[in-house]
Amino acid sequence: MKATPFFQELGIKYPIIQGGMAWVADGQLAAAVSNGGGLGIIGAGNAPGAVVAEQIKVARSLTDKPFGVNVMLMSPFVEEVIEVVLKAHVPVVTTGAGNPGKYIDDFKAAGSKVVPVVPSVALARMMARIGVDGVVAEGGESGGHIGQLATLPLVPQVVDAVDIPVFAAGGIGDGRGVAAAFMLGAAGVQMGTRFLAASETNIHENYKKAVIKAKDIDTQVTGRFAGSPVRVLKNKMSKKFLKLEKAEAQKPEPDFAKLDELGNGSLRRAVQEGDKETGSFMAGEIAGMVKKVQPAAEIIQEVVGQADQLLSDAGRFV
Ligand code: TUI
Repeated sequence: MKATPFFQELGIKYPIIQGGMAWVADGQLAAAVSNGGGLGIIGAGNAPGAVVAEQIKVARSLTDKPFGVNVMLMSPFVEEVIEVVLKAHVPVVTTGAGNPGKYIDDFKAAGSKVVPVVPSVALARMMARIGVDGVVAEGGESGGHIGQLATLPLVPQVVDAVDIPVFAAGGIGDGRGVAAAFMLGAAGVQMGTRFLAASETNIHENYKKAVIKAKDIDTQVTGRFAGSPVRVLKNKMSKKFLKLEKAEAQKPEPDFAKLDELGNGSLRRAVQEGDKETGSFMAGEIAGMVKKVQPAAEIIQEVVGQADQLLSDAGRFV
């Protein structure tokens, strides 16, 4: 499998982006993915600027390959994170959980390629108009904060709407998913959940075990009523959250702020403490297919090899 032009320009071998998972995607994972021929991403999440700066240093100490930073736009530290990212002149900036419009000129002036993650055609169009270098079209099969659409209808509609590279995300965890994404017109993919189980991923072993143990139906979406849907592995915490959320939604004047108390810090508790009682183990629907811990480079080789085989076999059917 060859890199498509976006990746060729960057000197990246395979059209695979690693999701910028908050609290999970640190400099070590990003470097491992980039060393394996993909595009590693540091997830800034809700971290302060100094933490992001440190992780950029870590990644630079572990790889001479290009990597990126994902800026989570709902972060209370978004402005200082952006300052850090601009100063670091990272090759790629991805964004999530919001509209990055007002920052794009600055990212481009710093020499970064800008790739917003979008959940809809409207946002993809808006981004293309502003001059971004590509978009990740992310379906609701993904882990974490999600939009409304599923990947299969979202990706081709975004591909038809814009004339920049579109990378597919949500529900992609092996070569079949990658091959399918190419058939939808994507120029690459972003995978998060599969990399949760990479050897280089610094998360609590309870988290990796939960991903590996998960079956197809073991994720659920919290926060739909409250207006901020987040896909997580089912556990005590997610069930309690949903129960409270549903009860609140039935009131004439729902007060969803109550849910913040429960949700605040829950991803950190999952990642660092492996806390199954109060932790939010964000993961995508493809978790049911993730069966073992493997080095990131091996994951990439496996996925790319399978996609290559499928795409060359597909020629027989046309
Ligand atoms: O951003 C993500 N996934 C994330 S961010 C995250 S950290 C977090 N934790 C708790 C609550 C919220 C965030 C965990 N997972 N994916 C990219 C993505 N962006 N998915 C959907 C969107 C999105 C949604 C709405 C982008 C823009 C948007 O609307 C923007 C607007 O204002 O029009």
